[in-house]
Amino acid sequence: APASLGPGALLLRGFVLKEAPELLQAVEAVLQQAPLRHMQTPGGYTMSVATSSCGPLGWVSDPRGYRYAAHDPLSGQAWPDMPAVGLALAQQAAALAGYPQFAPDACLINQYQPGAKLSLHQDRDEQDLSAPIVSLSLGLPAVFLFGTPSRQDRPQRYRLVHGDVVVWGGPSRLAFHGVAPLAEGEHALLGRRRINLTFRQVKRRV
Ligand code: MD5
Ligand code: FE
Repeated sequence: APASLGPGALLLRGFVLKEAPELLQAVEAVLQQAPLRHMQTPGGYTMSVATSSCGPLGWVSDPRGYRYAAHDPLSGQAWPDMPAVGLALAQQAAALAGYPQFAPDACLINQYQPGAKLSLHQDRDEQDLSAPIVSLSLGLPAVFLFGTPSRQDRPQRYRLVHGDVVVWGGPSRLAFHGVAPLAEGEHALLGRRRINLTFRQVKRRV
């Protein structure tokens, strides 16, 4: 049964377990067109997480800031299409969490290798903050840090594993969150890495 991680955050354990091989194959096809890269942050750091995107919009970071863009800055081409299997699963998860109209226009692909981490942050570059973010976890387990909309509050820690899906909506949408440094390990399907897909509705719908 779905578990609540807090107001608005719904954990669906193993929701994409069965489809994981098919999902991974689709993600690898996307990454052949739009390879993973370590983006620069506006603060002057290089991210330890490697990223790419698919769908109409992709997430981009460089010394000028964070933004969503229709083209991959590496190739100048449009981002690859969202894999149909991933989109369908993200919409099913959103519907279970009470968002039957979820229509993502961006899917960010994050790849973590052992040692990679994501510092505590909020996702607020999307125009439509009433839409949830749906995240799909594949590969090595991660310790997810889940705080509140106030940076001061100490985050709770949750272990997310291969096949897990979380729907982040309502009050959790603007919660501070991050990922602790990935532990060493070897996953049967993905090897030494974790891939997280986040489906996002960036543009406001009328
Ligand atoms: C990850 N990625 O595991 C996470 C999963 C990112 C990012 O944080 O920005 O790429 S998404 C988790 C998320 C999204 C929106 C709200 C909250 C969590 N939250 O309220 O904790 O690579
Ligand atoms: Fe985030």
